[in-house]
Amino acid sequence: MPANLTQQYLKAEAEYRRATSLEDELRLLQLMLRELPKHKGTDKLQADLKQKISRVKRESESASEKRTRLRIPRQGAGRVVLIGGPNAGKSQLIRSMTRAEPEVAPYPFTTREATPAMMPFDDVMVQLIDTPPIAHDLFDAHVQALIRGADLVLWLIDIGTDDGIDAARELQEKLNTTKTRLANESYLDETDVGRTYTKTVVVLNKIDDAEADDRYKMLKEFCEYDFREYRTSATTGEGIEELRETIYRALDVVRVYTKQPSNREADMEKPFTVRRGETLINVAELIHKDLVENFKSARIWGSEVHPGTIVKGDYVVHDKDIVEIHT
Ligand SMILES: Nc1nc2c(ncn2[C@@H]2O[C@H](COP(=O)(O)OP(=O)(O)OP(=O)(O)O)[C@@H](O)[C@H]2O)c(=O)[nH]1
Ligand SMILES: [Mg+2]
Repeated sequence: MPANLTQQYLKAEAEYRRATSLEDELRLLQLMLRELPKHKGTDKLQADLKQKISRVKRESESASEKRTRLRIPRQGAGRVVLIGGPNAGKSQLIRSMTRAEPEVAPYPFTTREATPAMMPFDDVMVQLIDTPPIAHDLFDAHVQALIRGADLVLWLIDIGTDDGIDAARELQEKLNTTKTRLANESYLDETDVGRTYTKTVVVLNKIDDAEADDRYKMLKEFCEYDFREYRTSATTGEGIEELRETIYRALDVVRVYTKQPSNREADMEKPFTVRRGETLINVAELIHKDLVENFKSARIWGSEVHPGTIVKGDYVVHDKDIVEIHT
C-alpha cells in the first residue's frame, strides 16, 4: 500500500536529515510522526519513528547530564577562560602559569574538555580555564557558556605557524555566528536579547619563533580586532609575568583581610576579594551568610581611613583594608 506522505512530512524529513542538534532532531521527528498518515501501510514507518524519538530523547538526556557534570565551580578572585585555535599553546600557557599539568602535544585537538587550574598572583588565586580549540566546524556549547560567564577571555593566537593566522580568522568568523562575542569591556547588548560581550585580551603566543614578527604583520592584514595585545612564549616563559599581572589587574578586584574582634592580629594570609566599588556587606557575604544577617558595624584599618574607624555595611572597601566585623 503506498504511504501517501504529505508535503509537510517530506519537508520535515528533509530538514531532519540536515539537523545539527539533538533538539532539532527531536522536534522534527515529532513533527514527522504527527504528519504521517496513520494506516496499515505506514505501520512500520510509525514504529521506526517512535524508536528514533526515544533514542534521541535518551541521547539528549545523557548530553545534558554530561553538561551538568562538566559544570566548573567558580573559585578564586575571578574566572579567566583561555580560547584559541588548535595548537595555539593554551595548555602550555596554563602549565607555565599554574601548577596544573594539562596535556600538551605538537598536534591539534589535544584538549577535549574544559579544565580549571589556579594561578597565583601575590596572595590571591585566579581561576584559569583551559578549553578545547575553536575551529570552523567546532565550537563546544560548554565553551560558549564559559566565555559568557568569564570575567576575562584570553584569546591565544599562534604566531609560530602560518596555520595560526588562518585559525585566528576562523575563530573570529565562528564567534560571529553566535550570540557570544568578544570586546574590550564586558556588557550585554540592549538591542539584541541574549547577546553578550566578554572582556578580552589577545595573547600572541610563540614569539620565540624566528618568523613571529613577519607572521604578526600577516595577522594584521587578515584579521581585524582592537583588543589589547600581549606577547608571550609559553615555552621560554617570556612575557608570562607581565601577562599574569595583566590578568589580575583586568579583574579589577580589591583584597580585604579580616580580623576577629578577639584577636590582636588580622589574618594576613588569605584575603577575600571583591570587585572594586563593592561594600563591606559584599565581603560579609563571602565570609558567612549569618554575618550578613547579624551585621551591626565594623572597624577598618586601611589607607583611606583613620585606624579603627567604625563604619556601616555600605562602606566601600579599598585594596588591603583590614576589617573587623561586629555582630
Ligand atoms: N615554540 C613554541 N612552541 C609552543 C609555545 N607554546 C606552545 N608550543 C607548542 O605548541 C604545541 C601545542 O601546544 P598546546 O599547549 O598543546 O596547544 P593547545 O592550544 O592547548 O592545543 P589544543 O589542545 O589542541 O587546542 C606543543 O607542541 C607546544 O610545545 C611557544 O610559546 N613557543
Ligand atoms: Mg590544549
